[in-house]
Amino acid sequence: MAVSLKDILAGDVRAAARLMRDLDDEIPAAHRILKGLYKHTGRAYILGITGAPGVGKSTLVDGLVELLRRQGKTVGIVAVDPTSPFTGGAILGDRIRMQKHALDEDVFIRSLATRGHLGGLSKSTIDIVNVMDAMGKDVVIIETVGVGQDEVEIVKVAHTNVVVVVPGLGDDIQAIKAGILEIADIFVVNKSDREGADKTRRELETMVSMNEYGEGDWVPPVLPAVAQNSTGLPELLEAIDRHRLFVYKEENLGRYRAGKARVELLEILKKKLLEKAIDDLDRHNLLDPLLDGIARKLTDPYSVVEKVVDHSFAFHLMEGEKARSGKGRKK
Ligand SMILES: Nc1nc2c(ncn2[C@@H]2O[C@H](COP(=O)(O)OP(=O)(O)OP(=O)(O)O)[C@@H](O)[C@H]2O)c(=O)[nH]1
Ligand SMILES: [Mg+2]
Repeated sequence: MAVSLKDILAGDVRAAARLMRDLDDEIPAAHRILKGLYKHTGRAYILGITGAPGVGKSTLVDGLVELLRRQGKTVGIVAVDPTSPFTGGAILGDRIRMQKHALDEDVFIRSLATRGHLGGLSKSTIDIVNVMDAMGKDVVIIETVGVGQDEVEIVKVAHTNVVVVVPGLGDDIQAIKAGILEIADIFVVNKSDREGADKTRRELETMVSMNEYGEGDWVPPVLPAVAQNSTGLPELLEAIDRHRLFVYKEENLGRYRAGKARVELLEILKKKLLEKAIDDLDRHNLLDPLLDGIARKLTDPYSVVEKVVDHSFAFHLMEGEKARSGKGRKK
């Protein structure tokens, strides 16, 4: 039986799981449900947890979920796993670590593998966050490694972004500066049971203080934590709550909503345009000849893409192909 919008809005876990599978399989009916549920989104608090592989994001999420559940909050978790050769067991690991919540109907966990999501990882994440939001989850947590530009963009749908680091960053601080600093609302130095935690904390604080803040701006706090035994997690939750009040201020809420709308539009557009282009080329049997042409240096990918993004690309390319192959039949 098809999934109904009503079931999703009622928070039906099985219906939601089914919808997410159907979305993966690109079933048109599932896509229609997404359209219908969008106007019911906007109630969930969206929390991004970003950090390099192995810094303890899942452990931290697990601890936060425990605290949130005690407050009676329902939670959705989207774990965007790197699935790199280095962390190949990550998804399984997440499952095991979060197992204590596995039987809790009010904690909905969905893992997304980076692999096999050509250009669509962000869109899939957005889809799932929106489904969980429409289901009525109070908090939706996005766990991501945030190394690629894709992931850095996606976290802009979150109200609050927590960037997790571990002691002994050294040069990594430079790397953080580049992309992640802009998105960090709160820094957590996890594994603070390890040596060098204070130093890392000071380095981050210095980095933060080098930014210019106006009156009323949010200044990201740097908090220590030992996720493994939940040390520092209540304080983290308090900081998240303070940031929530900041984001929900009238003068800030509009900016957040516009930013989220922008990311949603652009990410969905990216995926759809790519699909459409590939589809059209394929349908006109142009993909293989074009790839062949590029491979043999008869043309270059830049010129091909220029033609493809041209609205009438299919027509132009077809005509060109026909002329070249001397099969210029009239229609
Ligand atoms: N010493 C110490 N180890 C920790 C702490 N928090 C997590 N760990 C350990 O760090 C390892 C990685 O933790 P995860 O929670 O899987 O890290 P992650 O960032 O989710 O990893 P990926 O999802 O693979 O990127 C595990 O062995 C944890 O037990 C901590 O506060 N201190
Ligand atoms: Mg993890």
